[in-house]
Amino acid sequence: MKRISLTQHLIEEQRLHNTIPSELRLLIEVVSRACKTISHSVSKGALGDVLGAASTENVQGEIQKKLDIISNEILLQANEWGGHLAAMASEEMESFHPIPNRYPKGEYLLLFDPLDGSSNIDVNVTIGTIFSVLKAPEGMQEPSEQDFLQAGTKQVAAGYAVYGPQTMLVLTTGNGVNCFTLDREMGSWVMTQRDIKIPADTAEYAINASNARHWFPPVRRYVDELEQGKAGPRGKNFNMRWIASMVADVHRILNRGGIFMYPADARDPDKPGKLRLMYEANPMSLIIEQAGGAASDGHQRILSIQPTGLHQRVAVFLGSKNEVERVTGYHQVT
Ligand code: AHM
Ligand code: MG
Repeated sequence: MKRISLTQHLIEEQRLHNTIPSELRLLIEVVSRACKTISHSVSKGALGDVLGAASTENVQGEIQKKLDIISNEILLQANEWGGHLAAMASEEMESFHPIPNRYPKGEYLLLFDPLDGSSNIDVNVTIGTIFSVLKAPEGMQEPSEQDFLQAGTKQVAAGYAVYGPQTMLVLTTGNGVNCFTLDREMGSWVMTQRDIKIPADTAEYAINASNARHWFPPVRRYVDELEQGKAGPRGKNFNMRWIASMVADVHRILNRGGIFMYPADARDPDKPGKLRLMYEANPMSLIIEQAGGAASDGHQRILSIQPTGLHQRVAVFLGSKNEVERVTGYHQVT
């Protein structure tokens, strides 16, 4: 495969499909540059004094890790001054972050989970950054939270960086999904996979099985059937993987298929699942759909959900199409 850089890819996409105007290209390049900086911090670990907990909680009442805060700052600072954004929102900030008045404002809104997989930060297991890009509503003057509350189908770009054995960037702008590997010597993102497609069938699933006692009947039925393997109604054996970093689990699924589940359960009726719609489920769902997979909350397509809050949670079933359709179907049976 001829090696092309992220910049070349973005320019060629614009020529072919007219979907990446220069402001959006700048945005994606700035975000991907920030991810390089985050990757650098992550890789320093104890040597950079970046591990461990900070003394603060985020809006969800979770103790923040030092790297959560550092990554959030890196993304905010990188994106403030370029003139491409109207505002940003993050898992680590209760309300959105307007662009300071000293800088020009652009027409895009950026949402991110600066460092996903918090429980893995201190144990040197793969973590990542997830981002979603929306257009600010026509005629918007001062941004408000309402401006962010657009269905996932409105995303103009979505991506994640995964900090694992290699640092990779996976990106969609609505014309398939491509993957870039960070060339650390050159400091550039080089395309290493083009137009990734997820197999429709799989023999691998991902769920935190320690919550099994709280699951609702459709999820229990689905997982029971997988566990029964060859002797059960599915007639084949399934393998299970759970990394506890959504980015890492989704990256595996993108590469070899699978289904990822973080269902709602019986514990807390006010908490439909753990993952956040706007900066976790929506960008991942766009990537998965663009790769030929499916993403559902058990009842509807995640990308069709009309958001009601910046930090709202949602149940997530995503990955290989036939499995996502099957578990969604089990939710329709009364
Ligand atoms: P985070 O954004 O605070 O890191 O939480 C999200 C993460 C996902 O990456 C992962 O799939 C899930 O939480 C793991 O949850 P659990 O600890 O229940 O296994
Ligand atoms: Mg997260």
